[in-house]
Amino acid sequence: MNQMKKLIKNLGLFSAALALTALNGCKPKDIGNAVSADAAAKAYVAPGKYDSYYNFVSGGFSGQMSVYGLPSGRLLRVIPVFSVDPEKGWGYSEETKPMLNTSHGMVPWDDLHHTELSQTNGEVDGRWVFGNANNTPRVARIDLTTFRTAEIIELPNSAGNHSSPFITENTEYVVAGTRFSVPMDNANGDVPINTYKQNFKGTISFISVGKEGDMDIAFQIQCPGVNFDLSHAGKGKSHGWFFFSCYNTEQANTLLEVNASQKDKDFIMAVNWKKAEEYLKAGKGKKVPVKYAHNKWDEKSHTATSTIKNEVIVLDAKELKDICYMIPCPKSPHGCDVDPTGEYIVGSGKLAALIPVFSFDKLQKAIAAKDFDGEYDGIPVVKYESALYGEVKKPGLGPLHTEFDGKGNAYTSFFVSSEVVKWNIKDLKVLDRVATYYSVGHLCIPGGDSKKPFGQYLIAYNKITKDRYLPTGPELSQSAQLFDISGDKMQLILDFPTIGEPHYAQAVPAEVIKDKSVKIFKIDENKHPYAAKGEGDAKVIREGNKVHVIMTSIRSHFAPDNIEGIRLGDEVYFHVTNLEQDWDVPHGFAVKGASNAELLIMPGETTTLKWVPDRVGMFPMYCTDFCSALHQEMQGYVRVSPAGSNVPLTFSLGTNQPAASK
Ligand code: RUQ
Ligand code: CUA
Repeated sequence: MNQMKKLIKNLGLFSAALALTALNGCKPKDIGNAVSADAAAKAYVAPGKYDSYYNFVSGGFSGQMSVYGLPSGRLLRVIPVFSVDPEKGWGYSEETKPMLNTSHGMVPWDDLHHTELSQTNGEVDGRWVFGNANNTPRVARIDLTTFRTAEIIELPNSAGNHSSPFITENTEYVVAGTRFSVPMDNANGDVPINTYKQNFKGTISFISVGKEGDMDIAFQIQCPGVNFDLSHAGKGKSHGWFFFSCYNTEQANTLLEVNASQKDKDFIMAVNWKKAEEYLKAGKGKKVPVKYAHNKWDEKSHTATSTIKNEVIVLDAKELKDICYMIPCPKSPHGCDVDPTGEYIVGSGKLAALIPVFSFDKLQKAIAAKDFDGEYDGIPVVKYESALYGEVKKPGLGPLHTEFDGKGNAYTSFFVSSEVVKWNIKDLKVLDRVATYYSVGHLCIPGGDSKKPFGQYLIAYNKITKDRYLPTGPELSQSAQLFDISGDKMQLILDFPTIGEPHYAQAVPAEVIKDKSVKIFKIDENKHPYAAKGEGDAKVIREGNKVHVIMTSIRSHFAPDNIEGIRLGDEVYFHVTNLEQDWDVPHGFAVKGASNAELLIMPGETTTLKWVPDRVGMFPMYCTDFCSALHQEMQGYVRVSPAGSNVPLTFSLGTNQPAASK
């Protein structure tokens, strides 16, 4: 580990020096400041002006997704996905809790690695963005009219859902590969860990996406026990195929750092999913008992439901020989990227010093001619040379990910040598290189993994920030760096901090999304069972020890704002409907001592806070969002009496409670 760090450090310096000579030999020594004078103008978006791109960035270990404007780097929104979020009440309100349900129960914090925008005809269409949960394997769909998570589906037979959620060119499928191979869910998992080779399987999941976006696990393919790392769909001529990088083809179960780095080549697994569909139709899939949660948000009732499902269809890649093929790829491949034409498949070996580029045409010929080098655990291995288009020689150290500009160029990130390298796809010649600060992971070009990239900007997402920002204690914000790539040479124009750890990101021209944005929820379409569509609907009802407070908020009061007759031992549900029908006027709700949360309620929406008072007394409640000049007046009281008290249940607004109710 220490050695690795030293190596990275040394290589970082080496590459900075290298980039300096290659790019601007006569610029000042401190390459960190080697930003030319026009950079500020290029990233400048004047106050009151919109950015030209939306950038959807994964939050890594934060479990969320963040939205930035480009080129300014302004943070526009953090979308809660797999982790609870107090800013939005995600996972705290009764309505959102089911979204975080899994077969293991509620999981309040997960790890979101990749974002993927929906596509139509291979072009980014701005309907949804998908994200993956690594730890407890799930895929989420975020609706880009509301910028909210609309659906989350759990993946059985998986662990560490990393090569996910990549999509096919018409969003037919979102695809997810397991990072950890594990015994299948319906097999006995209580086996010695060192029986990896016999008992552990690698599963990839094909999640179908309906017209309205609804996800369903169409089928899974059971593959050899390896680590699937990343994937990308074929497109154009290679539509119908999917490519997964895999490492640990050594099938090690301990000290992978060493034991999974033995072989000179691991694999990219090519999956013919059209063929898999045929087998599925022909009934070749096995129905396997499993348990997974499928959670959906309903925009009319403003409520999520979680359903536990019990079955999945599995195709066996060993039996159905012509679904999967292994292509040797040096050395512990990570990124697996397909160029806009669909012909070139780029593998990035984390420990390799070259970039292999495979040809889809050659792969097809090799498969047809059975030009194989034997089998790997029952899967045919295509000869390296037979699938290889060529190698980018000496590009840098530790290639990770590649994006495309749509002008025939590829851009690859190099973690170890901390740089981005631009190369030509046809002749595989390196054209330019630029240092990143530091240890770049993923890259993003708007539309950069689609058929139609917008090759104006490139963003590098860096793992280490070190000296780039003011110190903030032991942890520094991770960082994105924006490059102008419209010319021959890449030009650094902006650093901006990111939430969590940015892994993959996608970006899309603002026009594709901005006019579809929802401004309010129509109050007369509100189907929440406890909605109050006007103050006249406000009431408080007791059902045994459950008390439902059906209340409204509007600038600048709650109805009701005085409640008496709550008793110790009651469970109180505040169902707050925000009556506003105006953009950007949420109201908040908080009650003293609520051990759960607060609420933030959008115009036209109903949201519920469960409160179990723990003592007798007077409990103020108030609006937590500065909504109007009289926001501080937006408050009320709840009186809690002892258990068994005969204080009648009353509620009011604008009138003092009659003395008799004391
Ligand atoms: S990964 S930094 Cu989790 Cu996408 Cu390559
Ligand atoms: Cu409503 Cu402040």
